[in-house]
Amino acid sequence: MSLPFPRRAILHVDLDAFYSSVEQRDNPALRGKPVIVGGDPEQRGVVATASYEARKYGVHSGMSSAAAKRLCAHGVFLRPRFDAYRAVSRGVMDVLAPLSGDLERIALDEAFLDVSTLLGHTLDVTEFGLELKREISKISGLTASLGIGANKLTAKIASDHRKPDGLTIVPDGEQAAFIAPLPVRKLWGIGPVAEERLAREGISLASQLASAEQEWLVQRFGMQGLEWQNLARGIDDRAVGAEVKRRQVSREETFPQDVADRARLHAVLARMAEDIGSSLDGGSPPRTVTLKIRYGDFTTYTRQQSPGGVILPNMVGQLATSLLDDHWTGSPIRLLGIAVSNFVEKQRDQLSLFEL
Ligand code: DCP
Ligand code: CA
Ligand code: CA
Repeated sequence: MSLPFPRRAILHVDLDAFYSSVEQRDNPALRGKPVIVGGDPEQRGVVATASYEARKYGVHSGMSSAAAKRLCAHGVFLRPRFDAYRAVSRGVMDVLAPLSGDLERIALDEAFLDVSTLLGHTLDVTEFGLELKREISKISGLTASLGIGANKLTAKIASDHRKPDGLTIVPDGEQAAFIAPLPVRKLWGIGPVAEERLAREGISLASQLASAEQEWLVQRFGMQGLEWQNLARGIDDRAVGAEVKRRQVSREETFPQDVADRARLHAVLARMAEDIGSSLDGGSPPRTVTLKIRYGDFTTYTRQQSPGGVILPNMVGQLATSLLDDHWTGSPIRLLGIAVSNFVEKQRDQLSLFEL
């Protein structure tokens, strides 16, 4: 029998329904019930997360709390308790840290570890994974989903594969086959805008992207097309711990015909914001949102907003929409764009800003 990870082994840990699981842990009366943590349904609040019981009703992160209330009227709606979540996070990270010199904490409930040395000699990777899940549950009282693979992309997709309380191991060499049947949207790095562009060319599955002709991909999507193809083939060399310093993340769209319909502009902003939000997921958060408007006569304006704390992925759309509503003259728009910038640099800095 050969070692499952002869070269590199990456572990991705993701706690299940994080905020609501902490609430259910601390209040046994909430166990088995639909729990929705987020903003006030009466105050235009947004859902941060929902317990799996609430998800059955279609409630999910990022939707308005009012909509969640309509879907699940008997749900228990709670405001977040960031102190409690931070304490749980610290406990779990303390379990993970000794396992490897390379730990990359990408959210309160999520981390990558390079476990190459540890698993380089281990045949029974399953036993290792189960033992780690037991340790995490002992310290935190929560279930975690684990993914182990030959690179970060594979580990991340694997941890999501059998949620909640999952353990998915993708031996080295099997990453391409594991990824092939998935929709392209599951590839970490392909957001809704990229998904839509690919769909217009008839590509919806990773397998189609993996086997697409390279010349054609470059013609249609530029060099980005080749990067996407690498992901679809399960190729990913990103190192654990390597925080890429980003100056800004942006999306913009030029319309085939100028648009003066507010609802349509809002919809476009929502889609771009979701795309930006998903590409931010896990990285350090920005503090500034910029809206770009180019009118039919090519005059171009940018307007910024820095609300004073970190901007969570699900806030980008609301901020961009309010900028549009405040500054749009009503004239037909040729191009609309959103950028986020002013990223929080240090992890400590980031944590203190969670104290909203
Ligand atoms: N969160 C948030 N707003 C979002 C997404 C998440 O405030 N749009 C917060 C609440 C979540 C936590 O971050 O509990 C972790 O996010 P995940 O995406 O990992 O979701 P969960 O842990 O809630 O659920 P899952 O079991 O799918 O991992
Ligand atoms: Ca989670
Ligand atoms: Ca997470």
